[in-house]
Amino acid sequence: MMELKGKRVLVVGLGKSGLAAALFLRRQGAQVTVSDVRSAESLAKEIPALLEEGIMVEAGGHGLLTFRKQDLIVVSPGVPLETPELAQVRAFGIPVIGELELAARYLKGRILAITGSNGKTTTTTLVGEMLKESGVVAQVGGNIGVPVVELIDTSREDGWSVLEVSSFQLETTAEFHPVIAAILNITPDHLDRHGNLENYALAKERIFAAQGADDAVVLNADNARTEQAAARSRSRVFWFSMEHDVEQGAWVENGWVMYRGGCDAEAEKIVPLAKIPLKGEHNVENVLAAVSVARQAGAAAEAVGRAIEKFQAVEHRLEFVATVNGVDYYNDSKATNVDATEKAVAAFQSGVHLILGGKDKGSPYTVLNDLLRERVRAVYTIGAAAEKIESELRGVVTIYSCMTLEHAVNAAAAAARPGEVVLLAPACSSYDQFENYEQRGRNFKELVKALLT
Ligand code: UMA
Repeated sequence: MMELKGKRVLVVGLGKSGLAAALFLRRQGAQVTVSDVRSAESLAKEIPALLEEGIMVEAGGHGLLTFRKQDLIVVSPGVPLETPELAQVRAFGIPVIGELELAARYLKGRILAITGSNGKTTTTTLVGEMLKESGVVAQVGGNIGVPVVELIDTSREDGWSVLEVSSFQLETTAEFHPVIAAILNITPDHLDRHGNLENYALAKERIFAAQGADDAVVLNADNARTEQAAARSRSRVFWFSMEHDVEQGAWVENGWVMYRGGCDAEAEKIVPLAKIPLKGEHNVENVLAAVSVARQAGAAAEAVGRAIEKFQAVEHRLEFVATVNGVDYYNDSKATNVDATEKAVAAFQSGVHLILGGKDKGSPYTVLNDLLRERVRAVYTIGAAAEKIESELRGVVTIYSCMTLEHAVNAAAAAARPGEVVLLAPACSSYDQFENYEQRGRNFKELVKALLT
């Protein structure tokens, strides 16, 4: 823990994490300032409450002078470290940490952290359910939407904080030390921020940077990039695999999810694949990872199996919305990268009407070609990335240029035949037309519900 009383601390970014961090720091007695590029008008909701707490606010841009006079800077995950003011103060030696790092220094009990390009939220939620089903004290937060700072007060010495962590959050860690860490997969995402896949993978690997020989890391034996990570970790490696048996970890065998806690341990039958209530092979991977993590954190095998059987899809993750005129509608608004879209489409055999587009993240869409030819009847493009998607996928599949989600849903509804599927799995982030992927997903669900009337 660090002494914050009387320290001048700047919080950069006034979103969910910045707001929570600022209030926490103030309660610790720090002199807190918040800086955000948004205008004072657009922060009108937050500013009065902050001022009332004695927190100063800099709106409408970041001022170098404000940054330079701080003892510590706490940065929100969405703020790139290359932001000029941050780059300058780092050069001056002012410590810059993220909200995750700040919070982790104050959390009681042990930390369990899960990262990956896709599947983080489902796996994190599932691990939380498994621990609770087994009577193990646990609370869930992080990138899932609950700033880690908000878990501090309720954390317990005898409990776990189960954290979904993103590459953005991991970029600004220093001592962050999960006793159990998992990297589910590494596929291209956020290349607009990290520059290239290598940097992105290295950011993810920071999840085990502070681990030692007594800690554990859970890695995907079927994903080349995470396999490479094993060589760089100092902790005990647990694997999960859809394709083969593993020495310690989880795998699939004869239609069952299996787990073994060590080379000499007996293999345990956890749950039959048929009883996993989630769609898609990628969700079996998430289950395997969650089993490995939860068993090591002390959940009993039977409770783990029960939690899987009871688990429902998390909102916006291949979430079934409704059947309208014999057509099934699925909301996978959280598919904000190409890999997630690939997995979503692969969950259906054929007849998919796929809504693609939003804010482009720099990865090619052409990796979807084979799946598009095999399973997709038409693509409906929306948002800023539409032109790029159309030029990359031209000739592969029928494309309708729809601009907005509303047009896309209506066009897909008109074209889809009974037995087919309309899938929102846009492969892009939502920030060009929506506030976030949740709003995009909710909008999709409303448009689908409107078709029912
Ligand atoms: N801002 C600046 N300067 C900048 C950039 C942004 O002032 O240079 C300001 C913006 O004007 C805005 C604020 O920063 O007011 C936004 O901060 P933020 O983007 O960090 O958003 P939060 O609301 O704090 O949400 C963050 C995570 N967002 C991102 O990583 C982009 C949320 O993950 C997370 O749930 C939340 O903290 C709680 O931990 C979202 C996400 O999209 C869901 N994550 C990515 C993903 O899952 O792929 C990584």
